[in-house]
Amino acid sequence: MQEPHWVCATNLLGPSVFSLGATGFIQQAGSVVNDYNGDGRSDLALFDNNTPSTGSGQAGAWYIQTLSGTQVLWAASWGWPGAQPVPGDYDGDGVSDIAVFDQNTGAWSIRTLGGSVEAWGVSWGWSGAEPVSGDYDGDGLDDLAVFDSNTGYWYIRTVSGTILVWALPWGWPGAVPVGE
Ligand SMILES: [Ca+2]
Ligand SMILES: [Ca+2]
Ligand SMILES: [Ca+2]
Repeated sequence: MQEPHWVCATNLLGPSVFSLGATGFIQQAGSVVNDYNGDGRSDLALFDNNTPSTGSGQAGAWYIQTLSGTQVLWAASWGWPGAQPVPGDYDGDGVSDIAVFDQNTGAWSIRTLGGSVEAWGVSWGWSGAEPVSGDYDGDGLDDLAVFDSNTGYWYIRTVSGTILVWALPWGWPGAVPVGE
C-alpha cells in the first residue's frame, strides 16, 4: 500500500494544474526515503559493518529507531562484513526495506522489515561497481542500479528482472553517482 504524501510543486504546466497560484502542494504517491515504519518520516538506521573483536556486536546487523526513540529494528541480521547497505522500497509498499550490495560479488539481497525475502544473492554488478538504488521507471518500486566508475556507464534492472538500461553512458571515470 502506497502512503500518499504531499510535495511542493510549481505550476509549470499552466495555472490550471492546481488552483493555488504559481506554487502549491500536490498529493503524490510514493515513499519517504528511509522510512522504515511507514509513518512518513525518515528514521535513524545503522548498519554494523565491522567484525566484532570482543564478542559483542554483530557484523551485518541493522539497528533502526525513530527520531523520537521508538525502536523499529534491533540487531536484525541482514548482511556481513563487506556488504554495503542499499535500503529502498523495493516492493512498493511505501516502507523502506533493508538491503545490501555485496562488494565482493556484486550480488543484491533484499528483505522487508517483517522478514519477507524479496531478493537473495541476485547478481547485478561486480566488485567495484557503485550501487545506486532508486525508482528509475516510476512504478513505485525501487530498482537495482549500478554505476561503473571506471567507464561512466549505468546498468539498471527491476527487482523482477526487467532490464531498464544496459551500459548507458552518463558520467566519466571518477564521477560519483548520487542515489536517493
Ligand atoms: Ca518512519
Ligand atoms: Ca517496502
Ligand atoms: Ca521501479
